[in-house]
Amino acid sequence: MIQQLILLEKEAIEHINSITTEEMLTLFKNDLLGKTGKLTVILKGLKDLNPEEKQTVGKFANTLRDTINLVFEKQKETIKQRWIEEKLANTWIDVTLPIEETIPHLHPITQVRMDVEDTFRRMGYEIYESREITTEYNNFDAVNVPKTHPARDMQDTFWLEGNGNVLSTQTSSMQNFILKNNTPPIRAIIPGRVFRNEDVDATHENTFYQVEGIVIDKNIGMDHLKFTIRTMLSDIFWKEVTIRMRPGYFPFVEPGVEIDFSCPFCSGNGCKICKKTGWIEFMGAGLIHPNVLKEWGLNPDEYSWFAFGFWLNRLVMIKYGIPDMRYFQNPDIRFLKQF
Ligand code: FA5
Repeated sequence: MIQQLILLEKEAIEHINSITTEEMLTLFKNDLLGKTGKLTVILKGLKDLNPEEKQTVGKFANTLRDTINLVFEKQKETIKQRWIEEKLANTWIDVTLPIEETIPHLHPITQVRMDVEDTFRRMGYEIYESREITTEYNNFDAVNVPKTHPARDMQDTFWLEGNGNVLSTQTSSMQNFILKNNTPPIRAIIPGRVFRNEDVDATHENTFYQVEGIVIDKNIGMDHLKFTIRTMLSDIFWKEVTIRMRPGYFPFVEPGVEIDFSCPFCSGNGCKICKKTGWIEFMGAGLIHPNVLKEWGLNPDEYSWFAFGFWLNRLVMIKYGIPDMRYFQNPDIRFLKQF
């Protein structure tokens, strides 16, 4: 049996050294050392030998298997090295060729955010940047959402470890900051990224953009709110839209409203985008709640105010007919190239 093994070793090593691809090497390794490989079959015959022979031949066969494995590894390395050398010798780049020109542009959310900011700036608003990390107090308590309030469950929150801070679930968390650092009259919008611990689908994201608006002045009412939103939307869609309000619940406004606008694509006649209703549901708003005002130390007899908050991603989706919110966080160049 030892003679048989010596012959096998000689033939195998010669063959391994002549192989030029990794695929062929793997095939041959299986032929030799696999479950039904030549060496394996010979070794199965060990059981018929007497104990003394079994020990000698067994020892020889194990050394032989180690040697063959080493030769396999060495040849694999040689093949790899040859491949690299060949690539280096035959691949070249002509650095003088013209580069395909790509015109850089802003993300669609940024484009629409800038349009929104322009409109509000023209109406005399200041622009603030929202904070992505905020205190539990600013995100909830300061806007009339105490610990036990069921509204806290409406916005699944990412809590930061150790300090009780949160990732802002709404740009309304900036209301307190604006009020603490300014005296009325105040007209401000706060665009920003917000986060909610939610399952993601075509209309829900864990990360999205909102725009908060807050106005505090003398003799301010719902009519100002309506005019403001109508002006902004007409600017964004380059078409006069009308606004309608329905009762809505948000803890920090009283009365609270949901605002819809007439579909700019079919002028309210009904189409696919407005689901044949002629109206597009859009945002929450209202007159700031007395509890929030008390928190800020403002006198309701002297001042009046409104606040609104909308979902910027949705505005971009309506404007460009984007069917799925998940595209915004996807760096797929085929999507981004279209804007
Ligand atoms: C708010 O966040 C209020 N702060 C808005 C507001 C401001 C009302 C000022 C009144 C005055 P709401 O939780 O409904 O409200 O969220 C606002 C918008 O974000 C809604 O249109 C809602 O559809 C959208 N939204 C909520 N959760 C998600 C999510 N996971 N993915 C995408 N959009 C979401």
